[in-house]
Amino acid sequence: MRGLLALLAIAAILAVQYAEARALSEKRVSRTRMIRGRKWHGLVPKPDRPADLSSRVADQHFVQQLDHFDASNNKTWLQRFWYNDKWYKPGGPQFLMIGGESAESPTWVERDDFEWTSLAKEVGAAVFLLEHRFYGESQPTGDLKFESLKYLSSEQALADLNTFILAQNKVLNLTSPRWITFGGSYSGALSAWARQKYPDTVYAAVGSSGPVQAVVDFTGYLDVVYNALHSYNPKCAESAHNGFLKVNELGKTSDGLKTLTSTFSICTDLNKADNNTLYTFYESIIGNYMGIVQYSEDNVSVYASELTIPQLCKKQLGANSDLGGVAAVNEWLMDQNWESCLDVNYQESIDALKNTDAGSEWGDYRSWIWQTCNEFGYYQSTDSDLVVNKFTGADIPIDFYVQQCAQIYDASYENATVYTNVDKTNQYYYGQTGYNGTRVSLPNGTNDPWHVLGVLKATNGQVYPSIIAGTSHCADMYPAGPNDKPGLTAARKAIRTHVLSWSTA
Ligand SMILES: *[C@@H]1O[C@H](CO)[C@@H](O)[C@H](O)[C@H]1NC(C)=O
Ligand SMILES: *[C@@H]1O[C@H](CO)[C@@H](O)[C@H](O)[C@H]1NC(C)=O
Ligand SMILES: *[C@@H]1O[C@H](CO)[C@@H](O)[C@H](O)[C@H]1NC(C)=O
Ligand SMILES: *[C@@H]1O[C@H](CO)[C@@H](O)[C@H](O)[C@H]1NC(C)=O
Ligand SMILES: *[C@@H]1O[C@H](CO)[C@@H](O)[C@H](O)[C@H]1NC(C)=O
Ligand SMILES: *[C@@H]1O[C@H](CO)[C@@H](O)[C@H](O)[C@H]1NC(C)=O
Ligand SMILES: CC(=O)N[C@H]1CO[C@H](CO)[C@@H](O)[C@@H]1O
Repeated sequence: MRGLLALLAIAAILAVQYAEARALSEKRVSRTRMIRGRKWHGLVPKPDRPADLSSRVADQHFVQQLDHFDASNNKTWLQRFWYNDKWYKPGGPQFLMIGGESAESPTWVERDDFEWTSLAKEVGAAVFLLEHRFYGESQPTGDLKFESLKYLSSEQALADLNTFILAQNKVLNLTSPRWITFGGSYSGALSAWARQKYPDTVYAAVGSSGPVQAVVDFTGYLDVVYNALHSYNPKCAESAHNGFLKVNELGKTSDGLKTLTSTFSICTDLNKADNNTLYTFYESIIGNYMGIVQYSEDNVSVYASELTIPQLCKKQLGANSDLGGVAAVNEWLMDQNWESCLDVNYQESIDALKNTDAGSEWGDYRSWIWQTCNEFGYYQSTDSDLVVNKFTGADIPIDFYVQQCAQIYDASYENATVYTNVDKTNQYYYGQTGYNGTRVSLPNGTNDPWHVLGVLKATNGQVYPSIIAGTSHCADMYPAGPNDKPGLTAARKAIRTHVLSWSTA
């Protein structure tokens, strides 16, 4: 009897812990969807940290300038970075991973089997990881207020990088330093731009899946999602298409909305929803497909074998109807994210994004969307013909995204402001066809929706793009494995050849 009571007590404790874990996780990941192509973990999934990895590389802080472009502003802040000299051999190069739009993970400088750390080991490089301003713990003003966010830009981030490197040269007494930058996704673009803007500081660069072209209406994104599904299995793409057509049809009537509410386990009745909430619903269920395709089979966490295109198509085609397939995919991802219902309330997500507390749950989203409003756009609308006719139908207009800049940050944002900002970015960096850095390796995966905005053709004799057939976002950054696609193996080889030549020249 006592034994049974003890067991019951343990079961009760476990149940409470389970509920707590679930509540915590619900709090952290309140929606399955992508926000402007970004997942809650940031564009680049955090690397797995094996339990047997030895001591953690400690956080360090660098006194960084707040504004690099105003000489009268001498305010400073502490930028977080990590440094590992475990593989360093005197005279070896300096490898620097540029942080992107999320808190960074020191695992990047700890494990020796990533593409870049295995190279560091081979050439005796010191490795650094520098967190991006306004993400993670690198908070220049301690808040995300409108007037503070004017210091958040890729230009300032690149100047941070330049300042950091010049200071390290002094601290480490490097007489002939040779800095090679690395990065993936947004930080892949930063890596390419670092070499372009600061060629005297940065010797060479690898930029994986870097969208160096800014665009407001990023219609090419969903084209790639469709093409990736279609090239895996045309039936899968067709079934998703038919499912979405059915969703659109149901969206037109009150009975239909009732059906959608229950079919997709939506928290509140869609019949009471405003148009923006309906768009948010579409964004959520299309986001299910975006999130899988963008990371499918990257050798990291759940993407290596669980959240993959083959598994997605199994769900899509395993249901008893096309609509059922779209719902099964939704159910599957809700389970993954511990969601009890799908929250598509538009105003609530805007309110969450208005929170100016740097430590808030959606703080990194607020920073990232700020950068989309001010520099990059990158909005994944359903405006392309391919997507309208073969995939989701015309569900999400570009204006839905652009209007949010005013709603989240400040009423001074007009529709035209965002378009002007994006034009300025392309003038400043010259875009994907005007890119003029040299000694840069720029891998891109054909299944990665972001590759559309990458440097796809060499713009000069020392720009080395590599095509990786059938891989997703930043696949080359993660450890190699026996199942690597031939194109990935070839790209790894190309990157290696370039980095070796730059490291030892
Ligand atoms: C920063 O600038 C202010 C005003 O320009 C000046 O009074 C102050 O001494 C400066 N501080 C430092 C540390 O240079
Ligand atoms: C750099 O040189 C200075 C002065 O010579 C010395 O104090 C310092 O320890 C050196 N630092 C390193 C990392 O070697
Ligand atoms: C909502 O969308 C429908 C269909 O697209 C449109 O007819 C209606 O005018 C929109 N309502 C508002 C308030 O914008
Ligand atoms: C915003 O500007 C774009 C590009 O000029 C235009 O296509 C779109 O219709 C505008 N939207 C609104 C709401 O004014
Ligand atoms: C790229 O082109 C710009 C504008 O023509 C020029 O100022 C800059 O020096 C060039 N950069 C490199 C690395 O060639
Ligand atoms: C993923 O990386 C590990 C090394 O961490 C490797 O052993 C494994 O084979 C890789 N898996 C795949 C599917 O590539
Ligand atoms: C130069 C190069 O290989 N670029 C490739 C990048 O990926 C796209 C995939 O669509 C290819 O078309 C490019 O040729």
